[in-house]
Amino acid sequence: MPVHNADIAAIFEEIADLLEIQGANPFRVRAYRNAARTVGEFGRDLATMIARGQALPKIPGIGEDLTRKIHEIADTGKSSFLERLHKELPAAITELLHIPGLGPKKVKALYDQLRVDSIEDLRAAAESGRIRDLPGFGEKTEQHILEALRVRADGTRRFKRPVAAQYAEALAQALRRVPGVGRVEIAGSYRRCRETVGDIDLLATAGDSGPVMARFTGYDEVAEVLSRGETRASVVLKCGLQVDLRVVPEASYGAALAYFTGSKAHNIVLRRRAQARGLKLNEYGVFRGERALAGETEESVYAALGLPWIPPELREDRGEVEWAERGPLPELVTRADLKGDLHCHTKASDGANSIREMAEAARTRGLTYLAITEHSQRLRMVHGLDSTRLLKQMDEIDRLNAELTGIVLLKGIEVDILEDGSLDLPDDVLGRLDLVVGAVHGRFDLPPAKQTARLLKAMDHPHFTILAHPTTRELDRRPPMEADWLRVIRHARGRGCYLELDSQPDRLDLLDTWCRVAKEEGVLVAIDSDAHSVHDFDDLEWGIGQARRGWLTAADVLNSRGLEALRPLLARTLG
Ligand code: DGT
Ligand code: CA
Ligand code: CA
Repeated sequence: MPVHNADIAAIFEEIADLLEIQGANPFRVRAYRNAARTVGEFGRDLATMIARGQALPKIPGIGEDLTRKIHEIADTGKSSFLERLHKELPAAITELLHIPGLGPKKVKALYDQLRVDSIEDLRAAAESGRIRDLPGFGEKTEQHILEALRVRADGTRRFKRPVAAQYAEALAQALRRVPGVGRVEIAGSYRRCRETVGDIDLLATAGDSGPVMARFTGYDEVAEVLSRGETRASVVLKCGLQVDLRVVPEASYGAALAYFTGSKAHNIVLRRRAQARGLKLNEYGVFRGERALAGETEESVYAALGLPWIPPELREDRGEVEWAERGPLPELVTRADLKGDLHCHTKASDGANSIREMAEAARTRGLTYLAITEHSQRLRMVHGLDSTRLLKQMDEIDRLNAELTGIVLLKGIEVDILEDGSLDLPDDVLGRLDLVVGAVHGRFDLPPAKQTARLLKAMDHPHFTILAHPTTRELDRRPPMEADWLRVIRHARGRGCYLELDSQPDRLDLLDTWCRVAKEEGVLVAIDSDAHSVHDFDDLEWGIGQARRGWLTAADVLNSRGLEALRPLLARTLG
């Protein structure tokens, strides 16, 4: 793992925090804080210079002692001084520092005055109202602490799917190379394409589990081995992600895969079904008495229960078993079904690439049309377009379309939906676009009735086409806006509008459950990248996962249509 300036800065910052909690000399604390800032903002990578044997330049505020520490961190990734400080204080102090809103001063006050040195103590102190009386705290701070503890309990320890993917896929690949290993599959919530995963569940087949177990627990990203048995082991990777491995014989592969893919609720429905038929279902197979009826493939397991194979994304006990019993399950949308993308940004607003670069990247990824949808004028921070700039961009798109082959650019805008539901650009300009993508970027906190009215009014606009990232939630940052979403979806249907599923891993908005409602209500969903650079088109994969969890088929997706079929759908005849 390469050490970056930011890593060194983080260590200095933590040293400063811990010294401050210990009540060290304020000048000493300040020296570490300043060093953290200086190193963090330093233009060249110090660890790289050290690795190349170059002398470190003279950096103001970094004397001999700090230089030695930088060398140590660059060489080992760690600081023995920080480790010593850790030993001198309760281990949970660092954890407390990671609670949003708790800096060293507050942690010190809590520690000194209330003897708080664990998350449990903190929760107890906040719940019993003892924190508000500390000088500098107050009732609001106490509420914030409780809220942060709630978020922590149900969110922050989960990993976003794309982050987990990097670690899990590499580890699975390493295990596949172990001699004697048959199959290696990532099961659990990861396979069900949940937007976040609590841990990774790996399944492998091997006659002899020894070599694969050894490779797993000895993998160089492993920080800690939690348990190790003959056929199961759990580790924590350096990034904090837990990984469970189960090794099973080939004959049980399908049953084990089904079991460890879950969800727990889906498994329970299956198990009851087996029992009702006088069968036993477990991770080894389907049995009648001692006799195994199925187990080697998932298909055989489902078939033994009188069911077709159910795609992992549907296995949430949301009626999938009953549905499968009655008839075929929906044929879920795939990445290959997407013919175009209806939401992206370029350099003109907050994107990184030119229109041409975006068009060519989209074409490389098999897309046949791409809508350019910059932010509108109100969003000054991201250089939102006013009418003049938008009209100029439309001319540029005409010129590019005359040159480009294999992809067609559509003229659009991601227009801001203002607080009263009106749109951030004049009607006559919006009317000249191929599509108008509307989005909320502020006032997420309106009362639900007002929020709903705002969205309905936006869709009443004759030129409105797609409601972008409808609930505006961002994982770990912002909960979904409160509104009457069923009413919003029905209104979209009535007005001939569409809803977007934004594929950015932090958004994945529309959420799966609302995708399914949109489908049932007959509202098409646009699966868009919201790309801000040429690489972001790859995010469509995450959007597809969410769409599949929402039971969407190609027919339910607006941009599964080719351009000829799409055009009449974009042309609003209502008004
Ligand atoms: P996660 O890790 O929180 O994102 O969610 P999962 O679904 O990956 O859950 P996990 O890792 O606890 O367990 C993996 C699968 O193993 C789970 O989806 C179903 C199965 N499983 C685990 N514990 C039980 C259980 O107590 N009963 C049943 N029926 N299945 C279980
Ligand atoms: Ca899991
Ligand atoms: Ca697990």
